Amino acid sequence: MALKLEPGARLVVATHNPGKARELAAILDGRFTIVTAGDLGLGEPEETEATFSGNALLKARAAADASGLIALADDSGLSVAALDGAPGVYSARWAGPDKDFALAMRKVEERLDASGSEDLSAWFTCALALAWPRGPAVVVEGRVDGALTFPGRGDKGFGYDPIFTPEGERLTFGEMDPAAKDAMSHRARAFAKLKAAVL
Ligand code: ITT
Repeated sequence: MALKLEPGARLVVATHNPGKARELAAILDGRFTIVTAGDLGLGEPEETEATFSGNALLKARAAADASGLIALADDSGLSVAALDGAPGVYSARWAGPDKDFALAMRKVEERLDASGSEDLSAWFTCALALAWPRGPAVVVEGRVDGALTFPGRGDKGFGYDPIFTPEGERLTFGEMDPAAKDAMSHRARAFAKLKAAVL
């Protein structure tokens, strides 16, 4: 049976990250009735998988089964070529318990300096998983390539946005208007795949 998500369906967006929730709401663009994991008081499961897709599935499954609603989860992060893909699935954890992304971005710069590499290549990955309560699930990934930029610039986005300039662009994600980021981001690319699969 093909999985279909009906327009207007009630969907729980299983994230506790306000930056992601904002971008996902913009991308979903009024197509669904959205409730957040916070609204429902859902807990945050431990992200025990080694891949973005694995963690996205784990979060979507937990939220769907706990709420009885179809759940959309996002697992994403920044990967640096010279650091063998770090921080990757540890992107949130590099910011520490206080979710201090100034600290996390400093750590990226320090590790890069320590590596001695001059390769600034980096990419963002976003895995989006959609899970039906006690039912099937689908997961897709989107990626955007670019270059690390130090010092970071802009305060429009969230997380590592100030230190990432997508390929072919002059502005960092932190400097771009939300709509410009949404037109090319890893999250938007993942959503385009999800749409092709279930809408
Ligand atoms: P949830 O699990 O509740 O969704 P989280 O912040 O813990 O929230 P992740 O485990 O997926 O989510 O961590 C991904 C981190 O990668 C996130 O905290 C951001 O700092 C960073 N990240 C992901 N997408 C990003 C984007 O579009 N711009 C900047 N940073 C991003």
